[in-house]
Amino acid sequence: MDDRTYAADAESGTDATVAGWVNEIRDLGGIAFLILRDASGKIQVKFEKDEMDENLVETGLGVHRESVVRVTGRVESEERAPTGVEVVPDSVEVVAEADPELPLDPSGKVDADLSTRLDNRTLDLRKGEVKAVFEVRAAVLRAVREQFRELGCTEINTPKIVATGTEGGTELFPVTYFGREAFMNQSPQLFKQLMVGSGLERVFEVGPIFRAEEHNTPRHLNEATSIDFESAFYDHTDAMDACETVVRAAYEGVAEHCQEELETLGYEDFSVPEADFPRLSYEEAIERVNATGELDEQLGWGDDLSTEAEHALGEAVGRHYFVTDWPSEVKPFYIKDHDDDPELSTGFDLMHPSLELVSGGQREHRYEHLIEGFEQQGLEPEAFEYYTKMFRYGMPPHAGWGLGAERLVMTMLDLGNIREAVIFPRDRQRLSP
Ligand code: AMO
Repeated sequence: MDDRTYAADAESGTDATVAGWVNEIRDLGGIAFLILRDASGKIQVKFEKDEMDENLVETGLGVHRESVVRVTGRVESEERAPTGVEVVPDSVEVVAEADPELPLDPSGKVDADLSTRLDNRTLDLRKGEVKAVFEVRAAVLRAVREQFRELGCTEINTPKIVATGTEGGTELFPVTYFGREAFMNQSPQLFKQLMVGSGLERVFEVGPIFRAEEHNTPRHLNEATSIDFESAFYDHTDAMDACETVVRAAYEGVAEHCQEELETLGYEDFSVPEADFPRLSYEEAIERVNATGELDEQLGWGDDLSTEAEHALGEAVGRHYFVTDWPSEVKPFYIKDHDDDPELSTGFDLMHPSLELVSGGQREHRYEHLIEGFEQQGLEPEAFEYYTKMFRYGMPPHAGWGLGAERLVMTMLDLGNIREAVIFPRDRQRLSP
């Protein structure tokens, strides 16, 4: 059906049909160029006005920018053309006309603010540097999936409409489910855990999570993509090993498949983070933060790491690092405590120097302890019976983690706002497109 040649594949000395968007028309008088853009790149179409059919010249040069055209002609080599070739057209068909006024300029010559860009994402993604972000994102997901397979995982999909929350009760989006109260899921946490007790044992999921965060920040979304991992017979240190492997694989995948995109984005020194991410205990972490002297108030045991604290620590460490052995009280009920110190949990976070990427830990797999944990956190175990019940039928020790896909891409490409890493972000104000 599609007999066209991509701009990047057009070879001199052939007849070809190219199709795409009118990036620009350059009229130099006797000679004019239509620069056609498609997913592969750009190609120049040459109009020598005096030597060509008048209608052809009129159609080709009269078309508005960003219209879709189909051009058939002879591909000839031309040193001065951006790709070394140009098309001398026999026919130009305007397939879909664009309005003369555009809400944003895909050539990037006129800047648009983020809000205008997000309102007009289709046009925004016609820009090379924006498209490149999403090519990188796709490469990240591909590499991550491949790495999970290497690790012996099975990919699963779990429900997004659920009866209960898991990550603290305040950040839930309620929905009506045939007259019953239901919620958009905050995390596949409980479902992935249930699968380590199934015949699958080691699983991963890439899917949406929903958080009713009240405030707009450059690092929070109300719908994010979570990359989740869970494995039977793993402890928290095994889970951290797997986490490091997957994060590094994402960088490796981008380095392997996205050289062109990295160039477009201006990354000359893109590098894969070195192995053996440092593992700092929570206690060491707060000591190091306090030692930086960057905070107005010293951190004490049990304090969460504030954004300022994360920045101070990130600067001090200077690379990806884990924070381990968090106080039990700040971690959720499903995280297991250390056997020799119930005040300390096996929970960990993976930090990029600028922000948190991952939470994880070994899970509480002993039925009685799990029920106790629910009660301590003020949750009713009855509401979670579908989950707790399975812990009575042979649930192996297990561990896992959740990695925010957008934060991974954001930190990898040094994007200033997490929304840059989502095609159609959901935030406090934005519900469409
Ligand atoms: P947590 O709530 O820390 O842990 O989420 C894990 C990771 O998901 C990403 N993330 C977000 N990204 C953007 N916007 C948000 N609102 C948002 N919320 C979370 C972050 C975060 O580090 N069940 C546990 C994981 C586990 O233990 O396996 C959980 O959901 O990158």
